[in-house]
Amino acid sequence: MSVTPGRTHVDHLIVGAGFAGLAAAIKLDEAAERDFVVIEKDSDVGGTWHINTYPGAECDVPSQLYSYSFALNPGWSKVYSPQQEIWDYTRRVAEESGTLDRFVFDTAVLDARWDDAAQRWIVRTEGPDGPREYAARTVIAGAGGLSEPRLPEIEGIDGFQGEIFHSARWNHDVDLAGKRIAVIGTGASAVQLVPELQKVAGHVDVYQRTPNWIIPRNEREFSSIEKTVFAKVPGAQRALRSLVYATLEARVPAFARFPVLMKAVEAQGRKNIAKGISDPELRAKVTPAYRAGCKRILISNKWYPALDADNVDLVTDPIAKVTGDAIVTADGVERPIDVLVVATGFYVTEPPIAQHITGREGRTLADVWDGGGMAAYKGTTIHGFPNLFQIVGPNTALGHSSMIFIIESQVRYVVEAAKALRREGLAAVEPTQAAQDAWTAQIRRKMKPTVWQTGGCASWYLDKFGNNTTLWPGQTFTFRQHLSKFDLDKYDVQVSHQREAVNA
Ligand code: N01
Repeated sequence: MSVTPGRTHVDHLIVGAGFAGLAAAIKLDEAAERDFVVIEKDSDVGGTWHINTYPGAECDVPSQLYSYSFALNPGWSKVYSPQQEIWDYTRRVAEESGTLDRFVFDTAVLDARWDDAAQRWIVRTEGPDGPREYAARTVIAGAGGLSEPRLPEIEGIDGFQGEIFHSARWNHDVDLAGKRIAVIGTGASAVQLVPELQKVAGHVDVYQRTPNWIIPRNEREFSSIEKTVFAKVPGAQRALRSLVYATLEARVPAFARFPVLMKAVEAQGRKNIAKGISDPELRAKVTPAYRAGCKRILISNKWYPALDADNVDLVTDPIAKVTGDAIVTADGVERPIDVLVVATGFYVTEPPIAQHITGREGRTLADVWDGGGMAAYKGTTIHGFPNLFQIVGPNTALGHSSMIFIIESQVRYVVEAAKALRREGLAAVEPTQAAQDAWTAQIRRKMKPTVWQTGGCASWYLDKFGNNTTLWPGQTFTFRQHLSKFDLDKYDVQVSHQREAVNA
């Protein structure tokens, strides 16, 4: 292979320093695969938990499950951890891992292109010192499934003269006290931030397109005795973790096979509405008309009381346009505002990063997926894209449990793949088309009876073809089982061109 001057050669290039990238770095390091670099566009580790700093940001997966299995945290303050605590946790884990010397912050990956002659990924980045180029044997993409804010396409929104920002890019310089604020969206982010805005704003208009099922959040702080037990009694925290894990897994049949069981969740949701809202008209507006679970089930004790407050209006008329200082709804009503918060979610089924990854045949991942939707073998590897490993790839996300379990399962698989490459002396692996197609067909089959396909809603889980290409349609331990060993027999392999030449 010819070496281009100015290129940095590494074995593994990891994109993103969130839970996925950090786990990949730590586990590669442990496996003596130490020649890697982690490229992170932001200034620190933590990914979504570093970026999402909106008021009230907390995890809705129980704390005991929301940590790496190899780095339990006895110090969680509450049953559901706040954003800052999770970010602090990732920083601590990163520091203790001894891998931070290979992290490059404030640097964006511009594009990645497979060079078949060199059998390397050529990755261009842009950071504080300008552009840079890497040649990497593998690319491990851990950029996150919910990282690219989706801004709503609403007439006039670009001409809004007040402060406007996305929930995932909170502008802390804006003083919200006494202001007239509009929030577009009523998803997981809005449900957490609106109750905080209600406390300080003069008035809040919440624009709801579709209501969500929202059940109570069984929140409490861990006592100092509990924390001491977690820290000092061997196995105690792990036992609780297992119990939480099993409880969440027990919900899977209702999501995946028997959606009618979700009626129990709907009853909980209705009770939550009745408890939090006194006005029958408002109660009706927030009651969903689809099966619970079809969209992500949210948990909150604060959302309904916030909507019921005197300084909050829930607006359900569709937004017609945004003017310089107001939102106008289809019924012609104009509501003046100072601040506009767009809590409208993320690009999920058409991830922008896919436009910048070019595979073996010169096609981008976006081009390949455009024809039939996102697909990857075991949610991790993609035909036509040798040595590309996607963490939190297609059909790996969860509606019921912790993504960290999935991430760790995938990272194990990737490390096994890296070991196999070395052991077998291979230059590259990519799943066969047949293996990938069979995997995708199996996912589609399993997806058919799920609440996500049958529940009667539109959700960010579904792509433009109506397929759920985001969620894993089963128990998480099944996913782990599938990825427990690297199945080289399902892969097309490349030996190094140098070796080919020697053998010729
Ligand atoms: O985004 P969303 P999110 N005009 O896509 C509405 C994770 N998360 O940031 O439902 C008007 O859920 C849209 O309406 P509709 C979690 O996985 C986790 O809240 O499409 N409205 C919806 O109400 C979550 O699921 C945590 O009809 C428009 C909202 O905007 C995921 O991130 C916390 C619109 C978008 O909701 C995303 O959550 C936060 C338009 N043009 C997030 N476009 C925790 O762990 C969109 N909407 C706690």
